[in-house]
Amino acid sequence: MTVIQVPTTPFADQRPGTSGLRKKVQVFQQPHYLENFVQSLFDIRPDLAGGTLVLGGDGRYYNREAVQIILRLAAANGVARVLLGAGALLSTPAASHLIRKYRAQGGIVLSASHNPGGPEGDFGIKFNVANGGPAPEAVTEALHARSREIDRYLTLDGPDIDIDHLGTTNLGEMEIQVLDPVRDYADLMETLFDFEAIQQLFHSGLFSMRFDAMHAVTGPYAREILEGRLRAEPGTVINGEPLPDFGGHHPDPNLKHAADLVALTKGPDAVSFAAASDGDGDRNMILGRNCFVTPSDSLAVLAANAHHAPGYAGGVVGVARSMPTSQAVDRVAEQLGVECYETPTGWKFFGNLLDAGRITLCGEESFGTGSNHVREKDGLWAVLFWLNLLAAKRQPVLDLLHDHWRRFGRNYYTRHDYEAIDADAAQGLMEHLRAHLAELPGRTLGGRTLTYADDFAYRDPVDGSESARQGIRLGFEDGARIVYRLSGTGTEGATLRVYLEVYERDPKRLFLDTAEVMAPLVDIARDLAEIEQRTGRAAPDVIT
Ligand code: VG1
Ligand code: CO
Repeated sequence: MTVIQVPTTPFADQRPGTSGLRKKVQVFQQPHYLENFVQSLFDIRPDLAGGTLVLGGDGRYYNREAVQIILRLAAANGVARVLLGAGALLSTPAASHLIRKYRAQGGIVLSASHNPGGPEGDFGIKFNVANGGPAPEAVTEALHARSREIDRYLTLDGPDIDIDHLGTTNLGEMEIQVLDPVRDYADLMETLFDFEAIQQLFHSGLFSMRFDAMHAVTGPYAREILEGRLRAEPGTVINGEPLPDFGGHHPDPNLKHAADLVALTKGPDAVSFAAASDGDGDRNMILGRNCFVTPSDSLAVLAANAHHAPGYAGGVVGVARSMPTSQAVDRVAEQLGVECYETPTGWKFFGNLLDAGRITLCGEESFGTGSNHVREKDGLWAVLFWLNLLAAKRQPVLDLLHDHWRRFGRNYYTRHDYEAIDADAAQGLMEHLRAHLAELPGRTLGGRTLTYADDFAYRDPVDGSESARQGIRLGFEDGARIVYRLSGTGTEGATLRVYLEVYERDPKRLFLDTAEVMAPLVDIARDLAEIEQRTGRAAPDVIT
């Protein structure tokens, strides 16, 4: 097999966003598009030559074709060994684990996460570095810069590789090990959680569960771990077959896109516990009977109860949350006497804190929770953590949550998304807010006094790197907050996210309806940003 050098010209739009490069499938299908990006990666990471690369994806449309293209480029660029998930499948957290376990130089995960798939849907590619985590900004910026000047890529001629059968094959000089995508990950979970106690819970006759894999990558993982190793009743996992178009749905575990699952937690036949994960397996939604646990609360509950899980028996050394995530975990950290870090949105900002041993748990309001066991957020891990807690406490989810609020107070929380709005209007809205930041502190809006207003900037405490303009934060005297930022994962126009939080510690006000509590703040947020006037939208597309 000979190495071929193919002349190419740069694409101007290959800047990775919050989590990798995400575009419509048709964009990725353009000749040279994927090749240019992957070659740019090999050009800026010379350590991949002679090294090990982990490779897999979430099973969406174009995943298998893309894997063949990447294998050829990897071989032509001198990669020594590729660890490939069979069927081209690997969940994001499983890929992170494999990179760490087999000391790979990095990994490529093909996914657009919770974005819809299929020929008309989205595709994406993410690069993770040797610690198993998403490439930090310095790397994604270098990758982008390289993609703007690339003029050739290297590939091989030769037939497609069998990516479905376990075993070792060769492509040119490169060795390809096709691995069971589930086994190493499932083994890791067994070291963290009390599988025996969870088995007993499943067999107590008092507990029932559904896990919705949303026809995405976690189906095989959930079947093996829940129905296999934990012996939950067959049928516990629903929508467990990964499909290239996710069955035509959004593989996004939230109240809107997992509405069928939510329905199973209500009524006389309600299950005790339900959970879902997203396209690439890094997000999670936690539900109990008549109860939705906000991701921000979930992080706080796990932090407060971590010692119940064997892998965290020593407690937590520190915690971190992304800036828009509610401050519920801050209260827990305060009581535990450990540090709580506030980082910009995106998992890449947790990596240094985890590597430096400053934090054990971290999370985002966007249905992401994780720990130092890998360097990605991890959907099934969060579900198993909850199962471990429920097994230890033998309490309904709702009671556990109520106890938590009684102890720490409650951070009512909601997020409003305005999707696919005009990009210029979105920029204008943010600029308008920025222009008024200085005059906001001290003003009283709807009976609440603003104490600070800023555009969030982060200085990484480990390596000192700076990230500016990470979202507008408005903080009120009583702990309430409004946050505005533009999404970095959308593929159409712009998406405005408005995050709202109200803190209550009055025991009589802990169990109110979230929408009612948030309503006055929602009005303030809309007026202040002139949302309707600037975007033409009277209401958000998604409320979570
Ligand atoms: C969104 C979420 C963010 C998350 C990111 C990737 O980003 O808000 O918290 O880290 O998706 O998650 P944005 O820029 O659209 O707000 V995933 O599951 O897509 O890897
Ligand atoms: Co995801």
